[in-house]
Amino acid sequence: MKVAVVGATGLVGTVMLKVLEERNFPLTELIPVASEKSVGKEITFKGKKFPIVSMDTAIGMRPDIALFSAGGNTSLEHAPRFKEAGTTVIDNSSAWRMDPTVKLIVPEVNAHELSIDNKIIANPNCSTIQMVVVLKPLHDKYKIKRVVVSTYQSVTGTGVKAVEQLMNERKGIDGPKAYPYEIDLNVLPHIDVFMENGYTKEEMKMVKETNKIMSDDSIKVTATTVRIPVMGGHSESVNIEFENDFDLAEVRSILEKSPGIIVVDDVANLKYPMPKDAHEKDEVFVGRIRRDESAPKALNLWIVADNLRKGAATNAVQIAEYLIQKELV
Ligand code: 2RA
Repeated sequence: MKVAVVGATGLVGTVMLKVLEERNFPLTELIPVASEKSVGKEITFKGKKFPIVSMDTAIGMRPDIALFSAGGNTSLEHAPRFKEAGTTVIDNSSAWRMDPTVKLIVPEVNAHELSIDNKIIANPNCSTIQMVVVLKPLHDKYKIKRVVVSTYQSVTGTGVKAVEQLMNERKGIDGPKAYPYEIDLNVLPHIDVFMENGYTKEEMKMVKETNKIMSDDSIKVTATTVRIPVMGGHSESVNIEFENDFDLAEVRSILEKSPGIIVVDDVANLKYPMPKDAHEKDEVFVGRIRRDESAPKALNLWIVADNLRKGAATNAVQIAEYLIQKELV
């Protein structure tokens, strides 16, 4: 399997390479792709050095799969070119997610939708991925009416510049700014741009992507997405209202048995999910499982995951693994 990683030197691209290595992905040739300024440099993968090549060179090498994490514009321009060359593209940008002809995939939820005809596949937004992994088994059992989610998102979701801003502020030194305000000792209720309806683009991604991935527009979703000064991953406070009532022990049992989920819920011993524990893990961690006592058939959860791994790189690699397993590529 010839695999290209487009954006190989970026934050997510670097994690994609790490995940491919850790999961011993069955690749026969690796094609790292980055901007012209990086062409010629080398990356090390499984102890071997691979030269970074240009987009055109990579397309000419006709990879079987191209994992993209290089921004929406790059993906809009070049994903179709890889497709033309016979490559299956799995794109981490938002460029294709709401395109009705493109599948938006979280393997634990809707990998079954994939077919050999899908040559551009969209990886959902990180904050959406970790939420729908948990919503899916509960929706199947109790049918979800409404979801209210507040997120607490790591600066790694913004990128290297944001991590540098946080670290510089912590050291009391000036430097490049990724945010309009200080992020250390602060929180910003503002991720991406504000829309006409007063929501941010990040919040509307969670709303729209959830309905598409779950294939159910009847699920009402509202979101408030917040940036906080942490590194290890995104946390989410999720309130779910169901059509049908539930038993709390059964909810816990369902989650414990569901793929990709680890339940960490023992408050008597102060056990609950935290970004520090989720960092560099591939699972979605769920805790603080409790009935919402203010409303019938409603549940509160706390969901944490590493946004660079399950929220981006690992989910993309898992899609690629599924394609190979089902001989769809
Ligand atoms: C963020 N989910 O956290 C967005 C994009 N990675 O900034």
